[in-house]
Amino acid sequence: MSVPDFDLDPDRVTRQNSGMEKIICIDSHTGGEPTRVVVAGFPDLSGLSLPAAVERLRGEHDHYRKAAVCEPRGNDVVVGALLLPPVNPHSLASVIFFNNVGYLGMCGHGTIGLLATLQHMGRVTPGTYAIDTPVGTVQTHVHGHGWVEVDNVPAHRYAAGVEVHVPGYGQVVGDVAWGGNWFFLTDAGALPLCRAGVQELTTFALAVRYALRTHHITGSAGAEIDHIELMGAAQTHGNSGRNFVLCPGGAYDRSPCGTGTSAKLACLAADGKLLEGKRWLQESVIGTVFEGRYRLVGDQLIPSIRGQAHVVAETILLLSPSDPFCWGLE
Ligand code: PYC
Repeated sequence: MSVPDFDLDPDRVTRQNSGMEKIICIDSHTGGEPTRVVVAGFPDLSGLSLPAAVERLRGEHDHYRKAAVCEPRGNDVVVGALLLPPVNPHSLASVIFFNNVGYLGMCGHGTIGLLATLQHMGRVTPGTYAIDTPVGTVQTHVHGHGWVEVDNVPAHRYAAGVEVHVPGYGQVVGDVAWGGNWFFLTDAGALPLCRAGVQELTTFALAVRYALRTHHITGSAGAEIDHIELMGAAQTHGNSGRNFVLCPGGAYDRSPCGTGTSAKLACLAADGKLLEGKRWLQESVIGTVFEGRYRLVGDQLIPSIRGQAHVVAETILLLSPSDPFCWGLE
């Protein structure tokens, strides 16, 4: 059976359904974690800075976020990536990341997915490209076959050895760090860092996040710590460590989490446990791996995260006014 050409032309697909809005997406996964790049169909945000564009989306158009990533078209795991024109003159594009509960600062697996998607679309070839995000511009290096390295925004450890009482678990000690999002990093202890342990890991991580909130433990300027990273030993010989990352909405990251690995690199550097330029192979809870390292530029630590994405679908989302769940089920 021959498959018809798919040219992402929404008019061609639904000529008879002119009452419907359409959102054009390309889906990929990076180390198992999905990214849905929105190529067209969101409201016009031109002329706004990226932080202002996020506020406009949040305040006036949040239903587009829900329509694109929440059920019934998506699920709690999907990270959306709204592709926009560049803000800075030397950048290729801008991106705003979002998920089932809101908007992200940066997203490492999502940036790898975005560049693999742009290559799939014929918009990039192997080379170096700057991408603007709401928390800063990142440099990306496209290597081909979905392999992408991201020089992230500067990362830092904000607080070390923070103690918090977590009901049912007792005193938990960890670090607060920025890797493009806010993280609390602590040891997984005896919890099994594998797929079979996901329920237990999630329950613990949710309890930690709740306790941080209750005790007003935050990132800088009172920022909510919305990602919890549980660390343990690597399970494959030659790798450096394994993590479980709870994302803001309660889903866990199937990838080793680019911003989480960046936060980890900042903590390792602060503890003198990883030297500049040395490789850190970070396993996810499902066993996928990102290669991380960092360099120092003045007093800033710039993490680099390398991983591979696979494009899995070209999708036109249809928004029918007669669908009771047209704008998603949060
Ligand atoms: O890779 O940075 C990341 C990320 C954040 C949330 C999910 N993935």
